Amino acid sequence: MSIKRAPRNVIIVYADDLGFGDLGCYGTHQIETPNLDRLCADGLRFTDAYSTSAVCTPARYSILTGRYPFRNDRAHILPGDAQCIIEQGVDTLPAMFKRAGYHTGIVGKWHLGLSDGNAPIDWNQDINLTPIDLGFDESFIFPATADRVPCVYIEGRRVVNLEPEDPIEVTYDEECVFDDIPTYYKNPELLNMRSSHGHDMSIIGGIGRIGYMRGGKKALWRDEDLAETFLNRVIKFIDDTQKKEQPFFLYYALHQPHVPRVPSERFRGATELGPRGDVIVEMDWCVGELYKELQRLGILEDTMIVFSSDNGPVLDDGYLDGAYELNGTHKPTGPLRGGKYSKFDGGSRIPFIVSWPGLEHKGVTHALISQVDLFASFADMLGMELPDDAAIDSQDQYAALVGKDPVGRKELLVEDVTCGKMLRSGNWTYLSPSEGSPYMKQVRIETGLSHDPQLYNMDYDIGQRENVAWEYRSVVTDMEARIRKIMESRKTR
Ligand code: NG6
Ligand code: CA
Repeated sequence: MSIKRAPRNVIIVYADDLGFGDLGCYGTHQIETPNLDRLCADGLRFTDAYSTSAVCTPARYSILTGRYPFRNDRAHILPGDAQCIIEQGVDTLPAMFKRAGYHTGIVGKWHLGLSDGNAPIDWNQDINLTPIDLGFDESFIFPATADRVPCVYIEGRRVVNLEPEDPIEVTYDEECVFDDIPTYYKNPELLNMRSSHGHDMSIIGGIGRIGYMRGGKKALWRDEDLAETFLNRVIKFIDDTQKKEQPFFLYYALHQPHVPRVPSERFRGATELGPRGDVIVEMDWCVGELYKELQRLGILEDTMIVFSSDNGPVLDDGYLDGAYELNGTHKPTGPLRGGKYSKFDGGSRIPFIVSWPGLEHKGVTHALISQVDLFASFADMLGMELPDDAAIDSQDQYAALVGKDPVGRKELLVEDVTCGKMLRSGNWTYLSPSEGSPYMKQVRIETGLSHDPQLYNMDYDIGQRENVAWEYRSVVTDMEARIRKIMESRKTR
């Protein structure tokens, strides 16, 4: 067991669809993010950190299980009524913290499915599998995404504010429309925000959603209140835990800047970029409030904050909210190519900040790190031994996390939305050949999908413009073999 100077508390703040170029400390001048910039100034800013996927569910699966998404056939973008995809018996990051004596909590977006799947979810009863069965002592979440029904909070096993006389029903079946609920095509007069593609089923709060929902009127969230509701829960969790004098682990999964982007009234018009810019400013404010609370309680010195995003950015992800038109010269992916969904770096190379006043090394680090590594790294920090079958893809990169090791991983694997593979190894990125269109027209993003192998040297070609696969055939062969090797290391469970 290694004993090292470590923070007492750990908070992972996980943004949704925030790009490599979306923060002041990552180079934008168009959106002011003073609170995240201060986190950076107090900590380490990673330039070469990746999530494991260019979309949400698989990335979240990895952060919480320490496993690559290819190990789980169900790790794809989930509907709001999906069963939980974290396999029974698989160790989780919060469970590991819990074994180490921590009080553990989740607040915010879940999107890993709920219930054991033996029967469809009855939203009016206790849900039999939720984050509290997976290592979280406390859980206050919404089930999937802000654009998917049901648009309700769940605390522990229960929908919050549900009235028994107004039960909730949910379906994602196109055929099975409840005929008495407002829907996109039937009731366009109720819409505050039009969709550009999809999001044409139930209308809730003036917004077309994915999926149909009936009932639960009092339990519905107000989109404008999401940020503050989650923030208040975060503060409550921390305050309550302080009273118990227990160290805590908190997973604060922000809903911004994912669609639909509805800032609270006070952030409306905060930027000239429209709602997308405004919700990033709102998100930054949330982080600032969290920071202030830690300061007020006198525990900032004892608390490590890891801030990151689940996948890269997208401007038009299905709503006509002006994000594309008002974007101006802002570059959500910074210098990177592609974006959300993509096999190019814009899909999975994300902001990653480790902030803790106790860090010996601060500033910028180019260490290569994957979010899947948080599990083994924190286990090491806590001196916890992991069972052999736990967190099998997670590497102990604690030294890189705290800035002592400037190199980090040798290689890491990433998936695009089609589960095609990208291997980053040293300065190379290798995009394995795969089926599919090179361009997703609706979201206007280059996917990086191609029948040809692609190899880019990130040293001088961070924008992945010059495919050198034909010049470096042996590197391609080697990297393809490495991908196979990683995937063949599949373990049971
Ligand atoms: C897509 C949605 C998109 C977003 C995404 C999931 C449509 C047309 N598009 O299918 O709006 O919800 O799924 O995003 O429905 S993620 O960040 O949770 O992966
Ligand atoms: Ca996401």
